[in-house]
Amino acid sequence: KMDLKYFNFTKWIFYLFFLILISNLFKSCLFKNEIITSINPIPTKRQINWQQMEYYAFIHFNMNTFTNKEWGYGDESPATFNPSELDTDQWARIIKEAGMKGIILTAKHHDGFCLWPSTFTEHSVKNSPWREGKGDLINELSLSCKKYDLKLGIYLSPWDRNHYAYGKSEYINYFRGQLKELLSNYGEIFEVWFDGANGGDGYYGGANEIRHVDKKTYYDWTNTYKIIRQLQPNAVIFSDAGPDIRWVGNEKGYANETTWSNLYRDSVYAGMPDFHRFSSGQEEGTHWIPTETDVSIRPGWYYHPEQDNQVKSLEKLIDIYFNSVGLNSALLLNIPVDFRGLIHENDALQLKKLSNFLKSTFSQNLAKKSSINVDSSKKKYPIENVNDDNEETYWTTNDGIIKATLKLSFEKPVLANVFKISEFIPLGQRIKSFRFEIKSNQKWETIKEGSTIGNKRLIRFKTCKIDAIRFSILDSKSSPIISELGLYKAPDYK
Ligand code: FUL
Ligand code: CA
Repeated sequence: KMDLKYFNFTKWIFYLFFLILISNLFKSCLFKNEIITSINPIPTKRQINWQQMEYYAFIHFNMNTFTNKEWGYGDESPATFNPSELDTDQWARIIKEAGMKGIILTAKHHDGFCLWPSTFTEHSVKNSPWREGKGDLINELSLSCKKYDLKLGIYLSPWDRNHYAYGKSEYINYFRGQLKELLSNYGEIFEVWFDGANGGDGYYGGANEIRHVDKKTYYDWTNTYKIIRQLQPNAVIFSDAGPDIRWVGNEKGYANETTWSNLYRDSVYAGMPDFHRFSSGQEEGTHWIPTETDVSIRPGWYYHPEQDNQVKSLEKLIDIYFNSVGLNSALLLNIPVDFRGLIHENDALQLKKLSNFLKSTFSQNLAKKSSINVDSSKKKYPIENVNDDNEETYWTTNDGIIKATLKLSFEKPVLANVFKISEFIPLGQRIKSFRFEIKSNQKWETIKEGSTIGNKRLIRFKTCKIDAIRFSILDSKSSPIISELGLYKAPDYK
């Protein structure tokens, strides 16, 4: 009797095992055509989160605001730092209303003055008259950012024209000590910003001399980055060359027409002289390092009263927006806070105008009124996915197909002047070349022939009545993957 029981039991185990095997085989046959392989390199989670921010503020406010300079020498007296009406809530409110997602503040610029009471130096707010030496600007800003639901980032200049040990190995400990303070005491930091300008003349604790460093090796960046990963694992690190985000290559606000997020990272380093050669990225690059476009709303990074009437026009700001966010980059727009410690009225006004323009442009997606079709779709990735307001869903072609034409037809013609299209970047940047055509008054016209798309491509054109649109993907590294597209009517602004 016992033997028989034992026999039945093993028999059932065997049946069960067999059933699982068969069902797995069946499943893999059935869903084989639904699997998409990513094209390396691909972004990390922190890079994806950062890319979704798109538009955020830089604030240059520090000792230079009071000396009316762009680069301080490092011998400035802390007594000079004395804003009369400093109010970080005012900054955060204006920046939030501008539609921006965060703020990066110059915690320490090249002159070495610290906006927080660092325990490693006397050259900080603690020896200034501001808040009787009890102030901590990083803390105040972090509270305002929380209040207005903005992310906080830190600019910490590697170059320090005040510190006596700059250029010697001892300085690296100082620099890292400050980095640890900033990353430990002020909550979540979304970005750490390292400038490429490094070395030259300075005060250096009274030495008043020229000091050069080997930009590639001096900071031992590998180990400096480890501190950031440990203390703020979600923060992206910016420098000319990454590791997470790279410089766009100019300070004018314009990304490159061709912008690959891919880069051969080991061929570049922060502050390298011929950096501009890499500003388009590299199609076959081995690392994912997208660009960030930094530009100031005024000629200077710092506030200068004589530039009060040189705040960029709405037209210029719109052009910058379309040429940064719309060219697979992010826009880091600098607002120089003035010596009262406030965003100047003129800058606030221009920010508001830009946000009104953007809100009005992107409030209604006219592509919703069209019917869309395409010549190839992979099973489970239908074309409807490009027009469902969901960045996570996407359309793609059948395996091996790298060309496709998306056609949008309108029953009644619509008036529009902006087209938007996005690749699903978590699976890698793929598209190499495209053509965008419009049918208006029964006539087809090519509006744009372009190269890369990436996170977002925005195309502007003269307002016209649209019957149909053809977006042709002419070349791609593999099956193209599109997450969303849109058609909009921007208001007249000239
Ligand atoms: C440059 C710096 O030297 C400027 O002063 C400014 O901070 C700008 C954002 O980066 O390299
Ligand atoms: Ca979608």
